Amino acid sequence: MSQFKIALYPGDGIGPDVLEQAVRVMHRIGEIHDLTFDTKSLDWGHAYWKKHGTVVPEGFLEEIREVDSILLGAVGWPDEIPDHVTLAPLVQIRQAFDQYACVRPANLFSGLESVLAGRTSKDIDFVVVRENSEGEYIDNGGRFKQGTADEVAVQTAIHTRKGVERILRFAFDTARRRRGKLTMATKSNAQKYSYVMWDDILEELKSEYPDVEAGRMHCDAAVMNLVRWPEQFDVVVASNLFGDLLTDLGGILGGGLGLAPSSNENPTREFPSMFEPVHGSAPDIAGKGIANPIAAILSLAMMLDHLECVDAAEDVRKAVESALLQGARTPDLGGQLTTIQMGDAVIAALTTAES
Ligand code: GGG
Repeated sequence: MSQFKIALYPGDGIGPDVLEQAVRVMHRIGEIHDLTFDTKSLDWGHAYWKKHGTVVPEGFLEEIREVDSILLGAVGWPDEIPDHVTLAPLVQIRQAFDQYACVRPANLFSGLESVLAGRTSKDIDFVVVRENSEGEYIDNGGRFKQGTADEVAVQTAIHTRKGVERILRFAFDTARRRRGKLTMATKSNAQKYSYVMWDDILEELKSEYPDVEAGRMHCDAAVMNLVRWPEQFDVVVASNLFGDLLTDLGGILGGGLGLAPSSNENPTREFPSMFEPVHGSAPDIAGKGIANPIAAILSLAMMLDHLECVDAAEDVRKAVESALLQGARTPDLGGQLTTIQMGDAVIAALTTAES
């Protein structure tokens, strides 16, 4: 039996609703594959802020440093707390634990519809590898003469050679395991320092990966081409901000954000990695029991892969596929299942596959 320590960070809005279902699936797959998950639940976010005035406790990173993985729901309660305050711990976890590779697959399940008319699962199957530790998300800047007519805001992105090279290598390796095509989103026509360095490093690495067809595309063109020719993309690698933007697009092309999982990986395994749906906290449907838990359940599958429980991960993905093929649908997919019923459908599919 393998035993894992998992930190659960349900967060805000629909985060707790969807994470609850992912945790049910985690324990069920554990029974099937002889895996034990000891969980530690973190009450951080909006509720914590109401009691304590901050969204996380001081020294919060120490509470999760020793776990094997972190499963996160969603963060944000914008009516009461500015979004950058609720998002800050998530970004800090990514940076402090050097989770430099954010992997966000976008693939349309058979039987589901994309917003792109006539497109099927054959056309939409790509993965975005997002640089997750630096770039535009560094806490580096300030506001001067705040609230006056002379106000100035400065926010400087930082792109390091080490950071760019390692994410490009990660993306090349990902492409090698897939269809062997890599597209780097750049913007070197307008950003003549940072993205020209990205371009240079891509060129330098190409000769080490002769089996990968690698090229670059300005991010604006990539957005357009992902919509009109999604079938031409296999692995897309992008900076932190570009990756964030491209993966909401990936989510909607792949059938909706309710289905889009992601990982924040520390590939050296020195620190825990974190797994979360791409979607946010959707306060408008929080507590209504109608959020789609599939993105959280597929994030669990990514966690199982990272923990090297690959058969368990594959079983979870197959159970999701099977539940969807049998018509299980929450309202975002045009159906009527509740969040819990969708969790039930995946667990039923796991159980059927076992017997
Ligand atoms: N599922 C996590 C979540 O709530 N994400 C909201 C969000 O806007 N995240 C921004 C980011 O991933 O950088």
